[in-house]
Amino acid sequence: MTAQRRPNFVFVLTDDHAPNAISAYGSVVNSTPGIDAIADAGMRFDRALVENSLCTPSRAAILTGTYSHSSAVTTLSTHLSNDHETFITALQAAGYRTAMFGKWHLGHGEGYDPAGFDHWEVLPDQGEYFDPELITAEGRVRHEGYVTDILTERALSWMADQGDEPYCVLVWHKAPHRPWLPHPRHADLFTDPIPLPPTFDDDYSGRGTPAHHATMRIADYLADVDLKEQPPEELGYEERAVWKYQRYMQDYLRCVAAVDESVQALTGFLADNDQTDDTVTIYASDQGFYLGEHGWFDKRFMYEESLRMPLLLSYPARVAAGQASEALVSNVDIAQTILDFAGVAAPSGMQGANLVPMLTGADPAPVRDAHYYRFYEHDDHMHHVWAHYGIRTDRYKLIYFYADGMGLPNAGNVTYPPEWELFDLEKDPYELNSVHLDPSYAAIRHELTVRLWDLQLELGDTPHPRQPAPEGRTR
Ligand SMILES: [Ca+2]
Repeated sequence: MTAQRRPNFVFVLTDDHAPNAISAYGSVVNSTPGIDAIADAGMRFDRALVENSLCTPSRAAILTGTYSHSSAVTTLSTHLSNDHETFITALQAAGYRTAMFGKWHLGHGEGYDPAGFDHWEVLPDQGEYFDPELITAEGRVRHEGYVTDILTERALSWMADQGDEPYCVLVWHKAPHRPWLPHPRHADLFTDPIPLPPTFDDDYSGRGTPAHHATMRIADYLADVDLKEQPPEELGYEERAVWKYQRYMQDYLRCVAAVDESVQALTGFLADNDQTDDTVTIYASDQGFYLGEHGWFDKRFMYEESLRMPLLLSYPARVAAGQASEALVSNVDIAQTILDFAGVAAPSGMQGANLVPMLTGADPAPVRDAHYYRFYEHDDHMHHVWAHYGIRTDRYKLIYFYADGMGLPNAGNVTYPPEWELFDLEKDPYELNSVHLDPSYAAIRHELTVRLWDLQLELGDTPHPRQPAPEGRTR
């Protein structure tokens, strides 16, 4: 397998698409043949983790290859300044044709419009599912139809104009983001009962205050705009919870069905134009999502369902088909990986790992022993998740809820006492029982606390002032 030319990049990113709703990841509720085909033709990353489980910061991490503290894009209202180098600006400088279609959510206007793109058409903030307006360099244009279809058609039209020059196109869908409005052609899908996840009735008894404090429980906090109809009045509390879950999942999965059709259309174009072998095709989402696990919807927490993102990549010229990896990889790795495939040097400030040696089999060694996570948007008025940071290793997860908004935009400033959680993922894969106070984990707890401290400093972040330095370390 030898590359004949510089590859194209077709990068589909969706919004809040959990691996559990992709059949390549073992979904028991839906089928995604278009997305699965990317895994069949290349690599499926089973432990791709985000460094901040929120739309805007994750997008910044993907583009810049840096953590939130470096990009300064920490919350939904901190935007990506054009001063930052991204894999797009680097590709464009190296002669690539570049385009962006879809959800940007990184700011608009002078200094914040998408930079490094020859062509861009982006949704204002979250955008609309139907008849969406797209912002372009020339102004705003409203398109009639369904957003997932429109973005696909706009991208295909641009791809068809590129001829033989290498290009990079980002198709960053709005779907399947809340409030989950599907196309009417999918209205009849998923009418059979959808199985409940095993932790649907979680009462958070094995965890600290933050899980109890969050307002993401499907039973209590899904709004009328999410449900679109009222549950039958005769239902009791638990039956209503199941009814709401069903209603939520139906629309969520119907939105995913249109996304999968988009992926099929894009990969179909590549096949029809003999571009498949020389194209790096990527499918990912900006983070995972709770599909009823722990009784929740939404994301934010460092728990597995929102920490994990789907990440699938094919490049037949250089990456063998049918691979799966359990290596700890991150959304900050995507930028350097793309640039290495393009033969373009990564800007020096990028902080991720280059996954190309792992993908090509040149060096299958793990790229990191621990993944660093930090969520800043403390106790916002809709979800009430506390700010926290932590590390995930192959077996363990240590989380420090420092519980302070630090005056950041869009982050609440009510301060609570800090709390720790520690999970043994081998014994407790669903993270139901924190063992932070269990004496038999004292040595592990110390080792992880030191590793977190060191990793945070290695990456240029600062431990929260409330956290005492671990034994053997000083501030
Ligand atoms: Ca998102």
